[in-house]
Amino acid sequence: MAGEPQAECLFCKIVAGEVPATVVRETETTVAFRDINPQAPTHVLVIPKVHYPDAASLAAAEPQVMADILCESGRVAADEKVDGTGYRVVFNTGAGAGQTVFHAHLHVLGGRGLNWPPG
Ligand code: DGP
Repeated sequence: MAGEPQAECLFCKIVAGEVPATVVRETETTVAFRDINPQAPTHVLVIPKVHYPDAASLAAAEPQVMADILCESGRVAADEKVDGTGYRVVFNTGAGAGQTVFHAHLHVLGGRGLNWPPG
């Protein structure tokens, strides 16, 4: 059922504490942890505790949780001290856009210059 934990979902396992992660922030509805394959000095993923496969399905079903994720991304940037120099937030959506984990997650990238457009 939408929103329920999925047995085979890696990020549901991180939420449940069954897979270790370097958690930097946690709220009632979200978890933020360091990406295992960082693409910048700061690379943190902010995820909902509830399971939705991508940003659009999460936003449609649980708009307040989507708002929580966006607020948390700003707090991560402040904690990491990249808010002054600039940082990027990205939801890869769909395999063609590079999504590999189908539990919605917001990338927070900073600490280096970031090109536009992204590859
Ligand atoms: P995406 O390609 O947008 O679906 O991003 C998935 C990200 O998840 C990718 O940057 C690598 C990260 N990732 C994959 N497996 C793990 C893991 O086991 N732990 C952590 N911390 N990050 C992971």
